[in-house]
Amino acid sequence: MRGDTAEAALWSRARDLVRERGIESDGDAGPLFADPPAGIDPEILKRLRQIYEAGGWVLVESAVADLPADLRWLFESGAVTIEQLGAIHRALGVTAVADIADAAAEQKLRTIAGVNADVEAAVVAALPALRARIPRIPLGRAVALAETVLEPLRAAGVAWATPVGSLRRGQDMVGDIEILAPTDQPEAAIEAVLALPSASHVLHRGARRLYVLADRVQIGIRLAEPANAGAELLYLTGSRGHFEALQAHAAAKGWTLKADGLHGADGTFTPAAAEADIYAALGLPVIPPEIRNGDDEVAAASRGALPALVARADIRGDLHMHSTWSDGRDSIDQMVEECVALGYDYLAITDHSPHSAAARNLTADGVKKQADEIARARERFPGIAILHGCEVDILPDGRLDFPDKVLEPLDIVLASLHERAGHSPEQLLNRYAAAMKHPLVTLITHPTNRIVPTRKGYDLDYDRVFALAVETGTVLEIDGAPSHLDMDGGLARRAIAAGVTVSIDSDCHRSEMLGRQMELGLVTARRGWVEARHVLNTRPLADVRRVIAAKRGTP
Ligand code: DGT
Repeated sequence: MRGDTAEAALWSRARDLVRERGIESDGDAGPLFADPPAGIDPEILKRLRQIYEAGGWVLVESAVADLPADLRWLFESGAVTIEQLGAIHRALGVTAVADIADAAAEQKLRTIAGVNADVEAAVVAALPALRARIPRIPLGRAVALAETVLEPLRAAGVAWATPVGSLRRGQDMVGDIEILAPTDQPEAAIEAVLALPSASHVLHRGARRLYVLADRVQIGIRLAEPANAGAELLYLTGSRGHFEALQAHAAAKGWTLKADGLHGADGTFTPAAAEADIYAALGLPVIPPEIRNGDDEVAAASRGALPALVARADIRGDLHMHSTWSDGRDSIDQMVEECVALGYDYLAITDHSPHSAAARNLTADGVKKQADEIARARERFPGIAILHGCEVDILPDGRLDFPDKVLEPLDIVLASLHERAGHSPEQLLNRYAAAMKHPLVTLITHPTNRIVPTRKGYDLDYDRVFALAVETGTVLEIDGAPSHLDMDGGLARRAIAAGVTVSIDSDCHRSEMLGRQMELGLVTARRGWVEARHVLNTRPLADVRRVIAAKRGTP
């Protein structure tokens, strides 16, 4: 297959040959092409010719590096020559995989001069691997980067502006950042983005499209025609599996659903200003983007069985955050003040215990002093309930990292496996079991203990973890810290199906991130089909206290 590492190796060998001849600086590969080394692989010679025809590798490289990333990698895959890529781009205005896939599906590439059905087939074959060599972007960073562009777009008067693709679906790692914003005044929107100091470099500018580098990451902006922006949003949000399931559903109803929207059997086309128009025409409710993963969501929607996903308005408090008493950056007061601004009824300050790997930890003595500080904060902030808690480590032998007499006076205890201690999955499970059976432990934080994107979660038998949680009345967390997002959607869905109560927390270490990390936790929970009724911190404080007391056996 083209577009794989073997292909990269051919290119790299061709480049090496250019460099070995010392002709890199003037970029002229002509002599090398005219007088190739004896016995050269014809595939390498083919690439040398491309280098030569495009006027030298240096030119090719800088031209290619300046393209929107998907075009660049399409060229690098070897599926098209630079001339063919240019012709495709000029004829169709494509800038990303989604456009190229649509154009190929409509057999539009083969109609372009210099491109034929074979090239079209090569492009289609290259698409799935196109992003394989591009580092994916963690959701937290992608959300932050997108926000920098969404705000000026909205201020420039677009009808609405939203990320599309895996970012809108809340996937934990996203391939690219693209934003859709319908407007009748694309120029004004483009100027607003270009005025950003972070928009350092323009990769592509068309009448209704802009690709810029911001903080070294590509952001694509599509300024759609408002009349059909809903259709565009639906296609670009994907996922591919979801769109294909909708296409099958549409076909059964006599429609043809394409990237540009709904086509009737009689050839009529119905533009859609909003996604809801298309779902409605298909007899479906709008399916939330977070569950458009091509699983069973279209089937569920067609039998009226979509979940009422938990939303920000359901959240009454945040049960996991850190202060300067451990590795948080801000004081208790600063954290509380922000929670008040977020409209919460309650929060828990849950700093780390002595054996945590955090930069700073609570001591037993510190817990007492912290209690005094929390008492003072309660006086200063009477409108919000401040729970004094702790995120206590589960030690290698399954005991907790504070004696019971330190934990007993606390309002809530969260337990966490921060340190694997070289243990097997079975041993880790035993540690969880011991902690969950402890009456003082209300909640297990970030259960898989993964680090996005560098560390996979523990390979545990999670069905047993869920059974233990149900049996012991222990809550499992969906942690919204961008490096955790743990449990992820798939696991959260299994947890609630097993009857587990979850909490959605920020695990925040900086007051200004409290809101965003709660949002990331919510998106992750929604990906798991979680409803408000499954979530502890959608409940009034009295109910939360009842859950804690029930576990402690002190109702
Ligand atoms: P990513 O960016 O790699 O995390 O994944 P997505 O889902 O954001 O995919 P992307 O950016 O390549 O394209 C955005 C959406 O466009 C995708 O979710 C569905 C649609 N799309 C892209 N390629 C295809 C395709 O080959 N067929 C179909 N039906 N839809 C596609």
